[in-house]
Amino acid sequence: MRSVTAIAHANIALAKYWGKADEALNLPAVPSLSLTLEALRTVTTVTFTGAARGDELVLDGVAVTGGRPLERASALLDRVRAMAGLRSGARVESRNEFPTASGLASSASGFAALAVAASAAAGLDLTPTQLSRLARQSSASAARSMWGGYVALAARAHEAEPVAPWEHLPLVMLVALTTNGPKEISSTAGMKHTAETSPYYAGWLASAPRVFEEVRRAILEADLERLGAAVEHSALSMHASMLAARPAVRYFAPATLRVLDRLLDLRRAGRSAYATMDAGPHVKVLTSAGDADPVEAALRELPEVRSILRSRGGPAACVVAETVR
Ligand code: 2P0
Repeated sequence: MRSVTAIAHANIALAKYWGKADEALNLPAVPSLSLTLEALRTVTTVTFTGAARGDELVLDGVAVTGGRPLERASALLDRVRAMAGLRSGARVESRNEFPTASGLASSASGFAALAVAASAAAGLDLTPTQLSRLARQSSASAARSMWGGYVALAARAHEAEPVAPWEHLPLVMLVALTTNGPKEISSTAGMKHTAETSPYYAGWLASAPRVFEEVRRAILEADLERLGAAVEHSALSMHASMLAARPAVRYFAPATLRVLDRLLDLRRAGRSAYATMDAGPHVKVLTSAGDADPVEAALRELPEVRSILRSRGGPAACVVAETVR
């Protein structure tokens, strides 16, 4: 019986993925580019038990006995079993080492860690590219967590690829956890509904590749101001396409807009501070090492900001422990 523990870090998209080119294969409709974050990590242990019965999942210490999380984990394990010629059930124990009630998406680091741990536990020796493909089938953003630093996932791509190490443009990310907004719908459901009902979805598909290219160039040229402007444009364009869905997919809360207002004030005062928002009300702020302290202090003054996590770029997903019994 082989037991493997892997660690993967969450990533925040700077050029956003929203919409699928192929639902069955889970291929993204637009290119995306992210930064893997050191402060947000998932630790996952997989053991193939040898028994023919089903899979067991323990998430943050709580046994998950059914529903979507178990189905999605089992679907990844099924792909690993098929590749390795295994029939055994698996026990999966996964822990998010960031505030779990924070509403931060954990599927990227979760499926990346599961792909690495499960394939190694099954005795497979996969390359990062093969692992990225395996994780992407579960969650497209998880493909990007296979690498550290800046990582791209092209439109219709089966796997992500590294763009540059974090050290190339060592920005600081401040994750501002805000008071909650309307009840959130899953990204998968939200993007499907946007594609089906939003008249602006076509505009999003047409413009996202250009914005992705702007983001990529700004990173390669290590230009934080240009990057910040492109990152905000990507996030707001994505949210605009959702807001035009019927009914609207709205992840913004009043707190989200309060943070955006504060960032405008900070920029007028000469600070580097740019926002990006995902499928929730929280705001991730890009800033420089030099401006991180004053920007964090200004955000902490807002009553709507519950807490702030500060992060630098994080490393690739990897195996950290292996035992054979
Ligand atoms: C991203 N998000 O690029 C975008 C921005 C949320 C907003 O990728 O359906 O969990 O499992 O492929 O990867 C979240 O969606 O979606 C996401 P599926 P996923 O980070």
